[in-house]
Amino acid sequence: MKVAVVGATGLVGTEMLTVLAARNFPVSELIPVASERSKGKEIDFKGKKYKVVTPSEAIALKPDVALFSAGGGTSLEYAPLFAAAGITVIDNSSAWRMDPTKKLVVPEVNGDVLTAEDKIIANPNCSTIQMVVALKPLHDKYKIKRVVVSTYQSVTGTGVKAVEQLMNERAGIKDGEKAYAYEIDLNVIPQIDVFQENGYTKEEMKMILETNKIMGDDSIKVTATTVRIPVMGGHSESLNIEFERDFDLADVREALAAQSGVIVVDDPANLQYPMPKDAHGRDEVFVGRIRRDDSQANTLNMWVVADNLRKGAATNTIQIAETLREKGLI
Ligand code: A2P
Ligand code: 11C
Repeated sequence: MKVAVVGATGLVGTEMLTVLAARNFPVSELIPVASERSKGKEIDFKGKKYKVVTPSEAIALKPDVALFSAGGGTSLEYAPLFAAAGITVIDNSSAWRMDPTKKLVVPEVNGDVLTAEDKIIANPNCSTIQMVVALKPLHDKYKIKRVVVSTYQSVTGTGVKAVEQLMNERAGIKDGEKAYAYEIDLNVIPQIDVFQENGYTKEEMKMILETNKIMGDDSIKVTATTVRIPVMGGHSESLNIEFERDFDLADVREALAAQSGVIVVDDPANLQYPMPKDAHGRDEVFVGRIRRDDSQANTLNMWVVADNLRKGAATNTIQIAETLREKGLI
């Protein structure tokens, strides 16, 4: 397959190249795409060098599929042009996610919704992806009424500038890059993305709205508090889930362990629980601290960790491409 990666010089784009190689996606030709600034720059992929081209040049090269992670503006402008040229786009930005004519896909949860009509497919927000993978088997078994989620998110979710800010602060460099309004090292910032009129941030609203769309069930109530912490390697989430039906904890663990893409790490006696350091570079979603919330009937607490650049972005995008291939749609 001829594969274009739009945003190939960025954090997620670079991870996409790693995941394409690691999962042995059949790439016959790679087309790395970035802005005019990076045109001509060489990108290594599986021992070969490829020259970066602009989005317009990439369309002329007619890839079979284009994986976009170059920001919402680039997606809004170019995804329709790629699609009009017959190129299937899988887009990691938030540009198309809530468009009712576009599918929002996490293959383990709703891969079955994909059809030949889908030419622009949206990849969800990272913190939403890891949550729905863990919620899916429990919703099927016990029907979720309400989820209260609090997140502890890696600086890699913001991009290269934020990683530099954290590292500079740690090295005592005061006048370096600033991705946040405040210091992030030795701090916690209870704001991810911009505030909305209702007092929630855009990241919090993504977790609410995207969850309903992916799960195909608007009856699931979700409320979220999203927080940036001075960590790299992955996002962590504390989930409090109220079900319609009661559950047995052993059955919950079994259902999670049987879910494709989930690894249960839950052995408090041996201090075993998921942590971003261990999730870094992994494609799976890790679940632990599974316990009953005794303050309310039919309610469960658990802790969910995943590498936000992998399952939260690059891996999920490539899994969508793999699903399209399996269905013969690309
Ligand atoms: P470039 O490196 O040329 O700026 P990150 O999210 O890590 O900051 O990366 C953003 C990615 O999106 C980069 O690869 C960047 O390329 C790319 N990008 C930004 N603007 C455009 C554009 N107008 N057209 C194509 N790619 C773009
Ligand atoms: C973060 N979740 O951690 C964001 C990054 O909508 O794809 C991903 C933004 C998005 O800051």
